[in-house]
Amino acid sequence: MTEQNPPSQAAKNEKRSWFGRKKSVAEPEQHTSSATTEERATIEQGLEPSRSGFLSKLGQVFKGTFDLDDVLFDELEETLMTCDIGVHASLALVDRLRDRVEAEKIQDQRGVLLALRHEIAEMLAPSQRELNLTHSPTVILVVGVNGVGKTTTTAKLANQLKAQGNSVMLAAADTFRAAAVEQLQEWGGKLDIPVISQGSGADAAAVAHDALMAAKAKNCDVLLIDTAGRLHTQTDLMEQLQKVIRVIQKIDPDSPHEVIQVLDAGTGQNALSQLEHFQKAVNVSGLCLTKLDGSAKGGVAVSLSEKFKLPIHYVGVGEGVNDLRRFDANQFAAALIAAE
Ligand SMILES: Nc1nc2c(ncn2[C@@H]2O[C@H](COP(=O)(O)OP(=O)(O)O)[C@@H](O)[C@H]2O)c(=O)[nH]1
Ligand SMILES: [Mg+2]
Repeated sequence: MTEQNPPSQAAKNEKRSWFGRKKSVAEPEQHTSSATTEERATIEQGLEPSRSGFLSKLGQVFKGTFDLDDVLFDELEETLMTCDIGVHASLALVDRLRDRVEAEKIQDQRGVLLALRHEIAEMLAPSQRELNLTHSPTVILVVGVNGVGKTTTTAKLANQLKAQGNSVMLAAADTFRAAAVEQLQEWGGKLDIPVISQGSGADAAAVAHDALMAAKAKNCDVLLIDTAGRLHTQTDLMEQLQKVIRVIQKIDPDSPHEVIQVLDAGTGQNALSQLEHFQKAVNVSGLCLTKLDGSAKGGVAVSLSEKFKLPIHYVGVGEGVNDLRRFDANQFAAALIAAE
């Protein structure tokens, strides 16, 4: 029961002109369900809006005469801040960049961009970590605020894990809205994955309890628990999440084995405060960053990684069930900074 790690190949396969758009992109084979025929977006495609944003802003920094002086580094710093990398991470990045430029005697724009790419990849590296699926069943609790893509990501992930040979079960613990249960059931039907539910208005903890009992009885490898969106100000809902955890811990004290917070990249720096709030209530173990395709704020991954050092297990690059990519630090940095 292991995840297959696709080689970080896409970055090598892409061809881009200097400050131009990519010409072609190829991504390594991924295991996907034969139940779906939808197109699969690559990280490069997903990060296109962010890359274009960087490109035009960096183009501004580099226009005119090219002097590797303090002015240029200051401008770079400001640019990174406006690209959702955040103040702290931008300062750290440019500090490292200066050192690298000096140590490697870099003198041209392309060299600076490649060095920046390298430093971003190093900053993202602590966030590259696979899900730990060694428990049986491995219980994955999916949390986050409303509309970030929890249910969709749960379905996408269930589909990938199933395609990799795991038996998977879903729990519809978003009992807040009737449509939420139906949404997960629909995915379950489409992907041929069992969904445990009790309808809307039911106790979320009771659904999670039943689901874990069922997953154990059926010797499932992975149980994914979808939950209702909530804000940190909704104390009752935050307590409900803690109750879900308490109840499943009565069955398996080590569960949930992963608590994945889903964050919408489009919210930019707001994603950091969302994570901070959830961390106070539950022990978030990893992240999924969704909707990269719909925003130019992909730089927020660097900010999140630098501040929290939590794994970013997956990124969402589209609405389709196959549009979930494993997070790869090098690939992400290469897709963010066009430098060829
Ligand atoms: N473009 C895009 N849309 C996404 C992605 N992930 C989720 N969505 C969409 O975001 C909307 C909300 O998703 P949903 O899973 O219901 O959010 P939840 O409230 O957190 O469960 C839906 O329309 C999804 O199709 C993504 O990676 N890219
Ligand atoms: Mg939902």
